[in-house]
Amino acid sequence: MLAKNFLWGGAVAAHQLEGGWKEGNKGLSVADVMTAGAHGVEREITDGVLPGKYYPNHEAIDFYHRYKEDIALFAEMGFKCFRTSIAWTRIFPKGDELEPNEAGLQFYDALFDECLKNGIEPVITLSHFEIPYHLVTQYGGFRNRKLIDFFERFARVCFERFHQKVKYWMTFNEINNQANFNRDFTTFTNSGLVFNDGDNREAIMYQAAHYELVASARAVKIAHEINPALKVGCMIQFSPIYPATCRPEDVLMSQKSMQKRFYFADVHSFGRYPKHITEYWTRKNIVIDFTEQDQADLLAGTVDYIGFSYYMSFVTQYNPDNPYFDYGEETDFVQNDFVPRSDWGWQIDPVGLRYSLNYLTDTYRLPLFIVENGFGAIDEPSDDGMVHDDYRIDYLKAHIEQMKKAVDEDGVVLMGYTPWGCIDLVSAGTGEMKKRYGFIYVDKDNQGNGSLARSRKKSFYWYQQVIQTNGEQL
Ligand code: P53
Repeated sequence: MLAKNFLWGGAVAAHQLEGGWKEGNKGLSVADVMTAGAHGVEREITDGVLPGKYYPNHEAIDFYHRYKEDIALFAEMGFKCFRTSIAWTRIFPKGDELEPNEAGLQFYDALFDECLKNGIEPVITLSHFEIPYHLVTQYGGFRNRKLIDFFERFARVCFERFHQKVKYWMTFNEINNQANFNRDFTTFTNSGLVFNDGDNREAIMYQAAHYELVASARAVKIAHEINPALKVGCMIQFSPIYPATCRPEDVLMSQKSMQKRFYFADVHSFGRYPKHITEYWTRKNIVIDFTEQDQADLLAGTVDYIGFSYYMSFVTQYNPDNPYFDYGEETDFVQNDFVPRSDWGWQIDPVGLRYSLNYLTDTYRLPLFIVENGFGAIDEPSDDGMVHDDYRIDYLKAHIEQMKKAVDEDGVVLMGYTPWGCIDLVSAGTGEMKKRYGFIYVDKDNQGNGSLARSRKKSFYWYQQVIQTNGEQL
């Protein structure tokens, strides 16, 4: 049985739903300079905001003006918590100011008050693909050590202002996406990196991630100093990487890939890098700016829990041309014929969620929080006006079943479950509206047309009942 205070809810991120990209003195973020793509078509990262291009995050679903209506719908579903992020550029429009922007702080005061009034606890990510664009153009993003101080200032302001309203925090969303450093999207959204010819992308990624890990640790320490009751977690994109066969080399390849993809969580929770990473740096001649103070900071700011997203699993296999078993997402992933895939090619693997919960518990011995899980799909309203999204219900039901087994049979300590995109919003990966996750339908299409009206999908009533019965009735 799940605990009585289990945090059922939903998750979103500021840039994917708020819109209001210039309201309240908000500055440009990395999300504001990305156009829309599609499955197999990468979003374009433009040099600033260019005329004639469509930027889906500028308006998103206009939550900035409609949040009261939306929170009322979340309350109707019975949400105990609501995960969103604080857009860094509302608080520090350029990122390097000394004083925060009061209008931005007021927006989040009002938003959190509205949640609390409805019995919903805010769960807040500090940096969810929303780095101020000014920090990219003027400082090179997180390749610059100065970003640690800018983030620290932002984090301190947020904790000081909101610590009585927000107890649960996370520092960097899916910090480990950039393990796939050859994809511009991941390094840009995680770290604000734009590469020049001749750059060693991998080395720069490790450096940026290091600065983020230090910044995260400093934030954790500050949060605890401001209010010892605050719980600050990391946020890892957890997709286990299975071996293609029981061939020992495949099993080793799987293990080595998991190390590369998840070492971030080791640093967050132990305050130290695993040896396999530092050995790897040596072999690759990667020299990291890593001070004694950094090491002290990492140890002083270990996280209270592991927040993670779970959508899918991957499979890898040994390649004889890769004698060091180095992980490469483009080269070494193979198809899993045991599981189906979504329209966007994401493997649907509920048992993998139970595996992940066990893996994370065994490795980190910390409470876990599933802060994203969900099914991006094309929804078509029926003649009765409603979206009958049984496919989404099936996906979530199967994952919740596995989650309950992990708690009941495996003894995993789990704080909560917040399905992704509880209201339809702009896809991070593709910038589309049509890749929908919500319990609530939003009338808007990929081109930006639509009334923005909200309506309840079939899954809305289903999830309401799940929460009402604390997961007993699926
Ligand atoms: P979208 C890739 C793989 C797994 C999770 O993703 C990912 C990504 C990035 O595309 O991102 C997380 O919108 C992220 C959210 C995002 C959500 O998963 O590409 O934390 O911001 O929207 C779903 O379908």
